[in-house]
Amino acid sequence: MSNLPQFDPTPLTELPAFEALDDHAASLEDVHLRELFADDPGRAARFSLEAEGIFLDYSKNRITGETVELLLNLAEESGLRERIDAMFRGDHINLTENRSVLHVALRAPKTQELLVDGVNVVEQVHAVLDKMSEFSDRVRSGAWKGFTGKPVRNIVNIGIGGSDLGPVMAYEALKFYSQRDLTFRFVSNVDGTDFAEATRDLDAAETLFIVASKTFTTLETMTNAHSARQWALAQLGDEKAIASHFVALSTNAAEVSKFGIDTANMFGFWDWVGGRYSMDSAIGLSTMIAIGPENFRAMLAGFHAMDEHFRTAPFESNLPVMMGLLTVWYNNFFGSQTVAILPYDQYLKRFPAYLQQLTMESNGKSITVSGEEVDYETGAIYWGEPGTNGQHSFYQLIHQGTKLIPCDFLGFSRSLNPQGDHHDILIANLFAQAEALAFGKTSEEVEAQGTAEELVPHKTFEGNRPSNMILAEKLTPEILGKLIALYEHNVFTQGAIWQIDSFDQWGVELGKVLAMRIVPELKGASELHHDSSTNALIERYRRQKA
Ligand code: G6Q
Repeated sequence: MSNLPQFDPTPLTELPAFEALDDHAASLEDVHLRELFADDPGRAARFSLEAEGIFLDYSKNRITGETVELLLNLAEESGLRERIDAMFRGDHINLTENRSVLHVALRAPKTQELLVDGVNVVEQVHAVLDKMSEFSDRVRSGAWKGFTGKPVRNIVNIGIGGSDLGPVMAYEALKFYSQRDLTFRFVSNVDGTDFAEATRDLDAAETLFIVASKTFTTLETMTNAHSARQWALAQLGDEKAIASHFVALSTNAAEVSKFGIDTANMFGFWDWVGGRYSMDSAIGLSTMIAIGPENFRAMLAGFHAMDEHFRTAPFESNLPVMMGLLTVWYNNFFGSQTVAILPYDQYLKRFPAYLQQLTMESNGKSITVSGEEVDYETGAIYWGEPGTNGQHSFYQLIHQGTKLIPCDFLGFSRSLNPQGDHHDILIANLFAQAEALAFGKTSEEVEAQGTAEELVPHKTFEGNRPSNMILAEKLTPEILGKLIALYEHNVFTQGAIWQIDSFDQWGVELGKVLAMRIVPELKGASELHHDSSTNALIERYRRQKA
């Protein structure tokens, strides 16, 4: 008998709301957004929500009041309320790893108490935050000196997956607030090119490596960290230099000290922080050095405000719940395979990549929490690029292709870099895209413009293509925290409905194990026992390498 926590909900497809949604979706198949808007002048107001400075207009979705009602029923019948309470209580909702899931504790105010197996983790969180703040201040002010007495000017974060994507995204997103005389680089790929290019113009005497790894055993990160060590030693020529040029972000003190980093220079976190939910833990040290402790804490306050909204707002006015339900709507009842993330803000250029991991590593599962194989679709494919660049690239398919691609548009009313008409042009494009997708252009409209008959079908836009519009006043650390938490809880909502464990990632294991078997085979001439394709590829590589 397994000692994993048990959870055995009624199968999704047997829930009355799921069945009702199935019928309801069929009745909406031929209903156009044009009609829905024409029939209800109050539609935009009716299907908009605002909370914590984030405005969501979801009126350009293929929904009616009945859809929302049924989706809310689905949330209730799926036990979403109970799942949310269980997470905030610190229950072991990561069932397959038998762990609490408490990234919400990383941004809880000092006065709050959150117990994990009887220990108040908020106290521990703030102790690490204080240590990070003190260290960040020393690096920023130049008080932290390298081995030769020079202040640190370059910060290189070495990590991968959850120990990289959040830090890179946050650094890019909040660059406006960063200390500009510091250089930040991020090395993740085990491809030696990544490390070589990140360090080629740096002086080791002024460089600090942050080795970010929860486990401190990840092959890519440890390979890069060892190369960094050699690179630094080659320039600084003394083992003692490591102490002033390397710090670690990890839960594994034993491995950190084995690597040669003084555990006094280690910033810890805990097993209840999943990698892709860790950018606001010690893993955010590079972010804090870049923007300063005060801005970092403002970001945490933003996260916390959205956590509280998610925990307490009724589902009908709950932003992450509504977004999660809409994704379920298209995914399970319209056959949509993907969600496009389209930020109209250059600073958010890495936001789609960050969300790819958050969403797909969380919800790319096909076994339910009861251990059954699902008989419905789960995790959508998330992808995207900042507007307006995407418009000149892949939007064609969203407008006129054969696939239904729900889009999340994001934008800000005020630019951080006002420049002539740029911002008005940017935002005009943002609004125009959502409008064009929803309403399209009929063949009559195309004809009325005197278009040659044979071109009419090509120039017609069917429309009826759904999108969410997410607006905030200005991109600040606080708003970034809110946006990330919005998606974290959106993902949570989806996972709860789909009855999967959004917090494990067994699917990344097999490839790692096979790679470890192949590494020595690439070096030697040993006999190969793979399939004929893999054998031939290894042999070809051996030949060409030689
Ligand atoms: C995220 C995953 C994964 C993880 C990396 C790095 O949820 O667990 O992306 O963050 O594999 O792991 P380490 O931080 O342990 O090096």
